Amino acid sequence: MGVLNVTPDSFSDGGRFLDAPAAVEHAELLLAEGADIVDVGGESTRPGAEPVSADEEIARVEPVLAGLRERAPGAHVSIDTSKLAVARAAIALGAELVNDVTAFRGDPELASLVADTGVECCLMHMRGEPRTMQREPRYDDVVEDVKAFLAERLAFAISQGIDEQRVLLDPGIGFGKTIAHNLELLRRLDELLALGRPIVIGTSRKSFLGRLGLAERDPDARLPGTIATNVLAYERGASVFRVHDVAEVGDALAVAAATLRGRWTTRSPARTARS
Ligand code: HH2
Repeated sequence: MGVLNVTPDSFSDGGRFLDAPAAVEHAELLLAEGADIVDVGGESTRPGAEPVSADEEIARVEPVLAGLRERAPGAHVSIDTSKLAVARAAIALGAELVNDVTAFRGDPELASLVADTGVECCLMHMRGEPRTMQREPRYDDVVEDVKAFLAERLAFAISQGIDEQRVLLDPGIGFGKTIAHNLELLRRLDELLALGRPIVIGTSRKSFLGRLGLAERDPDARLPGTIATNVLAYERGASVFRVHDVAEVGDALAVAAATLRGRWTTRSPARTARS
């Protein structure tokens, strides 16, 4: 899943794709690099971010979704939103997945829209809300707490008429969690497989990665940590990887799949820079 933030303030790519043609071009690049899904978002959820109105969010994402439909008609597009009106506008323009970081707590009616339109949804764990979520997060047992939350949200989605097979679940790395919480969730990610749904993981360029290596790095340079965490998550059973650097993470996952599952395809040596 390639990330496309159409926002002025996203933590790693804020302001880069506010211009719709530039955003569409970047989406085409993500697809060419091997993304199966492009996740389009019009509101930043970084810690401390201020909410934006539905109208503003729609104004940001609509031209991008329209452009994508024209330039990449077969692309599988996801809308990263918690708002009913934004999701409705996006689905009308072809979005087939609603990625809701509030897991239908922001707008419970969003669940009915997902049920009625038959699109997929990704339900994510977040403690509190973006403005305040990093204020002393505490859990009894972070994995058990996140698992119980996701089980409850999955049951809610089903109770609203959503087909269980159309639900993806995400532990919400970085959303109301300390470094230790993020690492424990990654280490014990396989425990979430008992929920019976595909697990989405989003570590891409997140700040905790910049605080674990030898040097503090800017978000664009957190690729080594992004690759390491996605490979670890793959090994523990995650199946959707939400990333900014699709080509690099895709290559790392291909090597991991070849090693762990014995599945690979080879490219001709002439096309590789180094053999
Ligand atoms: N992380 C972000 C946004 N949406 N959705 C899911 N399912 N999982 C995640 O981990 C996740 C997400 C935050 O990252 P980003 O979109 O790069 O930044 P921002 O929220 O500042 O736009």
